[in-house]
Amino acid sequence: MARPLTQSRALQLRAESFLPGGVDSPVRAFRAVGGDPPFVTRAEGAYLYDADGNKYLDMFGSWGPMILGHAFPPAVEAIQQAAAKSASFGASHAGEADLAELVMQCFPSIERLRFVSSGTEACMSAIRLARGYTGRNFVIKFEGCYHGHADALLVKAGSGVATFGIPGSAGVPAETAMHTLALPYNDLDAVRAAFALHPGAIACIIVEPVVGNAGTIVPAAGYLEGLRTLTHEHGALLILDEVMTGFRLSLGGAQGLYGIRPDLTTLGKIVGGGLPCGAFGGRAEIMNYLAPLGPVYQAGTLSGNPLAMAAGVATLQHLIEHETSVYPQLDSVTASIANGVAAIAEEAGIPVTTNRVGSMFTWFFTGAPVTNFESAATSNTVTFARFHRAMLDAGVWLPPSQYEAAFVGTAHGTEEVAFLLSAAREALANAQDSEN
Ligand code: KE4
Repeated sequence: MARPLTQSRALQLRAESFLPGGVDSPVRAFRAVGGDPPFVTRAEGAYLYDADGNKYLDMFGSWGPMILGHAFPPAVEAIQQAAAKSASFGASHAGEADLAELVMQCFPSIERLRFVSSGTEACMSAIRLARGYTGRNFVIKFEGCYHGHADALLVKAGSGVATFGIPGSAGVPAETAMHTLALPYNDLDAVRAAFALHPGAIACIIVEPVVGNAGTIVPAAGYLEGLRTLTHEHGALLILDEVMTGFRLSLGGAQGLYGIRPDLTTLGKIVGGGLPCGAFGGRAEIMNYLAPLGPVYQAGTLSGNPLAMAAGVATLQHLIEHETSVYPQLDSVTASIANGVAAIAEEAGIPVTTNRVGSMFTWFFTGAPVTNFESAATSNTVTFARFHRAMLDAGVWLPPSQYEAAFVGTAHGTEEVAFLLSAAREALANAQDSEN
């Protein structure tokens, strides 16, 4: 049982006098699950350590980047060596091509790429590039998919399927939102309807090939192929947002797993080994529309940052060198965790639907299959919150929202599986008791 979060509480109160909600990103505030978030002091391997001396098994891995565990020694050394030569040059350096070469080795669809400092920047830039290249303004995204917080992507479905989007956040002008069509995921008819309603006007489709931001949702058979066919037919670009799935589901991300060749790909998280880094890339003919070669402007002070490049190179080199062992191991350990808890929930009479691809997964507290955001929303978020808090108290830190994916890294082994299943057995027994 975790020690009381006395120090974390004091740190939360201090943080709130500087940062809205005490956080630099909303999900960290634990509003979806309640209670105070522990304040982390350090992390190593599969574990986080908080200000009150508690140790937690980390099941969200900084939201994806830490696939090789925290403080992965080759990455730490690479960052330390790079830092000694200055944290930033603002000028070209060989490290950019070093990382780009490894990314392109993993993603054959990427013929040219550009580094940025976040997944948001990668997706925002890819959208602008698609609009500049096609000369079209409309964008298709899908309910439940998140592509960062650029205005054009903080949009939710309008009154009817395929009609104009409406702002998904305060501060997003209706004029901006109207050019984004938010459609249901796993529904090709909705995409056909959108192209029929806006002939010659849709620049691109951007999609999480495996959704992680509604919890994990798997593409239906033929869905991604259908998006590829429809974008080809209508002269629109297909952008696969692999910020979460890139290097996670396979070395070549979801496109490597499902055999889809997009026009553009966005990357983040793992590509920077945990440092601020994103990237977008694809067909050279499209990428060469970017300044200084072409008319689409895009820039960034810290783009290609030498420390992020060094951390990314250390991370990708390890994944490439150990590909044949890493991905089967991640799949096996994650299956043991995901399926083990699902079986315990079933024994406890608690309806849980488990969606998993490789080392990303979600336990939805619903008895319904989860194939899109609407079905994900049938989950009992109260039971999830109770489960989350019980697991945290037992030393297992799950992502603090029903609508987030959990991640396993190479530092998770049989000991971590046993520890987590033991904690889940107790947590679900209690969750069930309090429901009766
Ligand atoms: P960032 O700007 O947060 O680096 O990336 C945005 C982004 C883009 N595309 C996908 C598929 C993503 O998952 C993300 C960011 N993921 C969230 C987790 N669901 C980041 C966590 C947070 O917002 O604090």
